[in-house]
Amino acid sequence: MQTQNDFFRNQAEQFEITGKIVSTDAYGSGHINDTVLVVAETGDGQKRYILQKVNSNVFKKPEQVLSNIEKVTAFLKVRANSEREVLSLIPTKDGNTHIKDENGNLWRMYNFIEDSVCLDTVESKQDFYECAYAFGKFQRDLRHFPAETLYETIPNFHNTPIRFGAFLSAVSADKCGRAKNVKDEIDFITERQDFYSVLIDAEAKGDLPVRVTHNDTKSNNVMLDKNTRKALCVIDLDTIMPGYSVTDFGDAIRFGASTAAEDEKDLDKVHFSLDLFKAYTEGYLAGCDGKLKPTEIMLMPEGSKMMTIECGMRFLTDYLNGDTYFKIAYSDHNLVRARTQLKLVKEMEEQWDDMKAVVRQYANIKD
Ligand code: ADP
Ligand code: GN1
Ligand code: MG
Repeated sequence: MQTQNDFFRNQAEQFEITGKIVSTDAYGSGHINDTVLVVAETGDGQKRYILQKVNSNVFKKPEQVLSNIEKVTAFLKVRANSEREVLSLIPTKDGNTHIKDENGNLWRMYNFIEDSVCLDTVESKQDFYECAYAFGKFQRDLRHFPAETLYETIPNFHNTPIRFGAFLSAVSADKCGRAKNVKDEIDFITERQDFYSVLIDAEAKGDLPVRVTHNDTKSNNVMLDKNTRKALCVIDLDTIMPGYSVTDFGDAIRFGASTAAEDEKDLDKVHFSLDLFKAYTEGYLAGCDGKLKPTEIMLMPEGSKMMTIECGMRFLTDYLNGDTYFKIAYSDHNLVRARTQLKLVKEMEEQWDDMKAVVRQYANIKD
């Protein structure tokens, strides 16, 4: 019988790798893709690759995901100093960016970023600064990339009013009879509905430009050098699309400026850290190197709260719909995740003036 690892090997063998494959094992802790570490023996040491199945439940047009990645990585490669600074697609033996397996799923392969770490939980302010620097630099390097040439691979991905609409539909459908367990959370999200269009309104006013954005700026999507802990490379490029710099900023804050994991069950451990917010603001703006507008910088607190409450409503929507989107490890996992996000939103609101003061200082705006 074919094992899972044999199946992975069959996919891996279709790519242009150096050497003979010696292992193919499941790898990483992402919520979306299936990731496989491929190790090959070259005769001159081992070489490693990352093989991934693109999640076709999440990405309805996976070819468009590959097209975006191909364009962006080619653009970044010209600006990189070494192969550890950018993901490169390993071509298939017949010169394509991907293969399709017998079930119609699409697979692609990347160079492995050697001697690096990525952090599921930020361990220090300095590490968080480095993650911020990496995403800021990513923004800076891509500022002349024509955003309109990218596919919107998940339509309205960070359109919070539309996410709120999907949430309300899940509440009224209540497919799994779970709405009764989460009345307080439903109220919390509903009470804040006037906030959800703030960024879209700012774009309409000309305060918030549309840029090329990463859209999944968790700390575990940045590789840091294992020894120096300096930022090396931004990974997980599937959601690159046109978007706002402040949602990239805010998604990183919601994940990294928390004192606990995204799925911490004990809410007493979950706090929003203003210190980490400061460190990320500093690192992100240093990486962007003066390329953001002052009005845009001033919206970073709104971006942070928006991404946190949006993620909370996405987790809760999935919980209500019966856990069909995010991978879960146990039955209430999405509810636990939603609760941490709502707790962070509450604490951001309590520290709102301080968050505004931090960005005002960096945007060089006087009272
Ligand atoms: P997901 O969308 O599921 O989060 P990722 O692309 O982030 O998938 O990959 C999952 C994990 O695999 C990452 O958090 C990282 O640990 C590891 N990883 C992914 N790409 C690479 C790479 N090119 N080099 C080294 N490790 C990688
Ligand atoms: C997913 O793929 P991963 O685990 O980096 C999700 C993000 C969420 C995140 C929550 C394509 O990211 O939008 O913020 O989980 N990615 C997609 O942890 O939906
Ligand atoms: Mg990831």
